[in-house]
Amino acid sequence: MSEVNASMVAGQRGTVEPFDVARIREDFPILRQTVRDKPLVYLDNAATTQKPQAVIDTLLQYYGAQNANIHRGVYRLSVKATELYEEARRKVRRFLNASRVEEIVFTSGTTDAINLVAQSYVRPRVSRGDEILLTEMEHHSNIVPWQLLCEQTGATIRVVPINEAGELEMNRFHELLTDRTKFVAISHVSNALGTINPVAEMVAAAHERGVSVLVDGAQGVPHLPVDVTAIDCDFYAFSGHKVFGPTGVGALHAKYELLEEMPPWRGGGDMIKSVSFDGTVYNDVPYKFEAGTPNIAGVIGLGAALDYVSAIGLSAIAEYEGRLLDHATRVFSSLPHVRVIGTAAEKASVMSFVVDDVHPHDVGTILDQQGIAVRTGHHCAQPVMTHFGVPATVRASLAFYNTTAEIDALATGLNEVIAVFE
Ligand code: 7TS
Repeated sequence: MSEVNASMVAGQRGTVEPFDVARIREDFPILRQTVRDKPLVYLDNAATTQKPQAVIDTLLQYYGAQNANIHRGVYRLSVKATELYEEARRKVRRFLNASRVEEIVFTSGTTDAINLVAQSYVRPRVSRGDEILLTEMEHHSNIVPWQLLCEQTGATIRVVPINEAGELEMNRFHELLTDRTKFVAISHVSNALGTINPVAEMVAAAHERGVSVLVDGAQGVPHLPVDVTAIDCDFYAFSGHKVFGPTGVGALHAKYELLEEMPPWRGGGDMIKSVSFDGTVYNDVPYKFEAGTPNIAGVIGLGAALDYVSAIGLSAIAEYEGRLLDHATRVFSSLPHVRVIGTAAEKASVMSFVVDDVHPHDVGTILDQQGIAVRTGHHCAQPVMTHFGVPATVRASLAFYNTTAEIDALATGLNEVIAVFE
């Protein structure tokens, strides 16, 4: 840990300051626990991240002192809850550098946001013969909504392949982008491989053909500074729980003029101005997409999570995690019988791997004996598994509260796995 404490990283304003991981870990109460008398080593951050005390306190404060339904009360508590909810929308706008606060729609998460775009924006615009362009590394949440759309409309899915490093074959992307392409949906960062995709370049190419693009940012926002204005994507989706916020909440950023054109997807309260049996007048953007009582506490907690990571700084986080990844890559290269899956040049802090002749679930179970939490399985990215000819991998996905010491503990655990099966 001392190596990490001593490491110097670029701070938010280009200053150089220490990244004090020991100090940061104190903010995460769950990390203090032991598992089987060993300190918990939590390496499943791509599945969900742990929550800093600031987020937990915000939720306690909300339910303990601020809870009321929003957008409908004249009484003080409801007005206050509404203010907090709308303040969180402004925080998301700032976090993504979106141009207008109305461009932020709260959803239940990335999956929900992608389904909203598929059903409300894309469905009315496609028919038989049209194509939706995805990539081979997408999470199931960015595949199945498009398959449902294709069943409904007769459109078809085309897939940009990946190479052996787990990078997109960009020449194929450009070839597959044709007059038939009506929409492009791509992940910013792969959850199974860690690959960071050149999303701005892909958006520019799609826009040259007048094609809109959704970026699945579920694994982007926890690791990289995200600027939707610079990427120029039409839609950007992310989940609160993967960026140190609560579960069951997320956001969709969409360009304002597209939201204006889109019909509501779900009907109910809050998304209307007036209702009669002769017809209903929908609310303004973004409220017309937020039917029913939303996850108010979750949204406010998400705002607190974005404040927390912004105070550390996404550039500092990316720099520190880059060091962790370099350390992990070095350590893994010295482990016999271990094959890393996903070796992209541009990569976030995800180590997916297989151990020769040992099922990933067995690896995970033995590591659990050491208090080490890793994910084993297909990571909801089965096409990636098919590409690499494996049914599953073990995945250690790192966050900024992880340490080089924890990576070393993982390596020790893996040496035990290898010893047991040799
Ligand atoms: N897209 C990507 C790239 C993801 O990694 C995930 C979740 C989703 C979409 C869906 O997010 P949700 O919050 O709507 O569920 N990824 C993972 C994972 O890697 N392990 O568990 C969930």
